[in-house]
Amino acid sequence: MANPLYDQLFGCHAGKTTPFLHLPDGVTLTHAGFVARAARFANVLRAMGIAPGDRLAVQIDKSPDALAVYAACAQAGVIFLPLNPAYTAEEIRYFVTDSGAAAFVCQPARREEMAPVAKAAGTRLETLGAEGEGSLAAQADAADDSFTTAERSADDLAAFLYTSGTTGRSKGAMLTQGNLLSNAQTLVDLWQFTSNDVLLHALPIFHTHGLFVATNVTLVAGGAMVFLPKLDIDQLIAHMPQATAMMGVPTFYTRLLDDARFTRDVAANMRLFISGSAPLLAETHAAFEDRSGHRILERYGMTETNMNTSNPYDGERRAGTVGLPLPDVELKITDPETGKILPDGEIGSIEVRGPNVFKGYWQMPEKTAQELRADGFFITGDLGHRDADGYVTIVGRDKDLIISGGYNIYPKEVELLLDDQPGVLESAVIGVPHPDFGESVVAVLVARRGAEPDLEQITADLGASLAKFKQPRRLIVLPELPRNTMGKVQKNVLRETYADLFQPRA
Ligand code: MCA
Ligand code: AMP
Repeated sequence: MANPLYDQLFGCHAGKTTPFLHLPDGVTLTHAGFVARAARFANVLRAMGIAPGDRLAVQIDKSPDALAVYAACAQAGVIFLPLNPAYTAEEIRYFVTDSGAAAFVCQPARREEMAPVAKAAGTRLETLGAEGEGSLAAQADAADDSFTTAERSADDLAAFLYTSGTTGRSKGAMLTQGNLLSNAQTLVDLWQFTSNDVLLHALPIFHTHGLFVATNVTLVAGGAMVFLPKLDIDQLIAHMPQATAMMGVPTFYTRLLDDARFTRDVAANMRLFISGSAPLLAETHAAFEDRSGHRILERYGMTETNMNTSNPYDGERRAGTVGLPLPDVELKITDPETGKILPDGEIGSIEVRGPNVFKGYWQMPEKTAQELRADGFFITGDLGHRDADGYVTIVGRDKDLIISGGYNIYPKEVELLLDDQPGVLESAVIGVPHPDFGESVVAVLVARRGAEPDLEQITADLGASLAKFKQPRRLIVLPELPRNTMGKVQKNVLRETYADLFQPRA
């Protein structure tokens, strides 16, 4: 009997009394304790009739139990589908329905709000809280702490992560056990993780970065994590002396630099700081080295591919670049129109192929075919170039995407809602530079003739249907949108016009 993901991440630690999760209240969970807790959840899933290949959608707070549900899914062969707690019921309805989830687990406080969502999707609703409360936890408490692992192969699906598209409809990226395991193993070797490492974990666990990169790498290495519920700079600084490595989005690094308590002494036990999910400014890289003596290691990935490139551990960590393709990843820069390979130094579309590349989008064969070539190369939608010595630099995106604090916002989704508002003729949603989030969302509106859109009402309306991080920080009304001769809206002109909107005045 085999189940590569479960065996290599979790099963191999059964019986080990070494620490796995250090919690901020001083409690430490051992590897063995965690594996046993996961088995209880696996028994609950099986008792609920959830079979291998079924989907379990969860929208729960970060906690050891939330992670144990991920492990339980691996053990029971169930496809794990984590969702951002910031999503509104309206957003959740789509994911739960589209995935055909066999059950949906929500936060206990949102049970009533989510009951109609589960009903509409024809699925079962359970709850799980961060403090060991909720219906799922209660069943786990009463369940057996050993479980016969479901047989799976590397090609079987392990997780669905939804990622928005330029057309507005979210796509479920199907990731196999092999995708996750091969990438975690590659990163452990490259970044030299061992069982002695303690990773400072303040990322959310519903995205690739916090779940697959941070957690899977720690598990493959057999190390431990300081497991913080979210980014809280006080806690981050307080726990850093206990840790050896940290992974974060660029906002983690700018916030640390904004805090005078972050010093060389605080970082003295650390061996590695890793950044990704959004561009790290070269000036942040330099300021961080100045302050801490550490050169941040920047890497580049996507939901559909896990990690693709990384700066080297031992060699030069070149600021402003995302480093070299991982040893098992092929990367090419192509002409976006023709798909032909471009010479070094020329800017083009970044394409990748390797064991990390996903299997396709759930029930969307056409979308899959548009982005995943028959020969296995995935068209990332990022634009970049490669130097003669192999370093890759991302210079922009061929997709209309805003990244705010490491969260992706697809303008189309927001524009569709804005265009439906009374008095609005059309809209353009753009990302403009923001000192804390890297980019922030701004909406430019054009009123219908004679109408005066009620901006307060629009803000309230968006608030009801969109997660906070997607909501525009500013609404601006213009007489018309700038267009080129083909009639296409020139978002670059808008981005230039509003480039200083959130910048501190000199
Ligand atoms: C929170 N808010 C945000 C964001 N986060 N608004 C815009 N962008 C955000 N990212 C809202 C809150 O609801 C709040 O609203 C207000 O902004 C200020 O909240 P604050 O307390 O400052 O936020 P926070 O809780 O400190 O969160 C900021 C954060 C967090 C730490 C940057 O967003 C975060 O952990 N981001 C990481 C995302 C991530 O893991 N991405 C990886 C994706 P109000 O006060 O008005 O209620 S995976 C990926 O991209 C690929 C695969 C890769 O390469 O890794
Ligand atoms: P996601 O859809 O959440 O997987 O986000 C993936 C996108 O994040 C990529 O396509 C890139 O545009 C962006 N990204 C990830 N890492 C980096 C990085 N180090 N530098 C610039 N962009 C990045």
